[in-house]
Amino acid sequence: MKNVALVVVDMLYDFIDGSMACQEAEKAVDNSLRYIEEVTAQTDPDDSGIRSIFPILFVRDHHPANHCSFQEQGGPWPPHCVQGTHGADVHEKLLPYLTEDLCFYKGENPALEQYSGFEGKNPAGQSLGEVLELMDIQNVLVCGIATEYCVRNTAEDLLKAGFRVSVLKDCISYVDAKGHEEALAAMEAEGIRLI
Ligand code: VGL
Ligand code: ZN
Repeated sequence: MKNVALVVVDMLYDFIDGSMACQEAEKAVDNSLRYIEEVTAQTDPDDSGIRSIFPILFVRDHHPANHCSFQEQGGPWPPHCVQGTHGADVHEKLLPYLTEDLCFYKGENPALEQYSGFEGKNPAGQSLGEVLELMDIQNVLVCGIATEYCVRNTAEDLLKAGFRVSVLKDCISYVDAKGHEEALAAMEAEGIRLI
């Protein structure tokens, strides 16, 4: 596969088994891992550190303790993905594929909700969209949590920016089953492929 990247959205402990544990989250992690391993195993004969033939970028919700989306500040969510806590960490099964310069942090401004990872920033201050363009990526695969929020918003922003976007439908996890189905239907109608 050429000019492809995988974007892993918010596969973080608080969304998997923590304060905002989502439905089918462990399954989504395992299926994502299987997808990565299968694609990698088929096409990459040499082991050169990062074991994937295509770049894998990680979006990470990364809130200060007083973030506006938390219930104690009047927001809809329990505290989650607070900077420096275990809940903000990427699932350990995915760590062999993680590089810090391809981690894009979002939700750091206490006054702003930020579901989309598109404007997330890596430690060098580059945005996800910017880095995908620099890498000459045209096709973006998306997996992660949660379908209705960060997966959907990230996929839609990527589509608007001109990327061809495919959501890995067995590799996503959700807050609510009905919301998940509705979000998938809406994304498909907009031109995001479900594979
Ligand atoms: C998310 C709610 C709040 C998500 C993040 O990753 O979908 N949802 N923060
Ligand atoms: Zn959040």
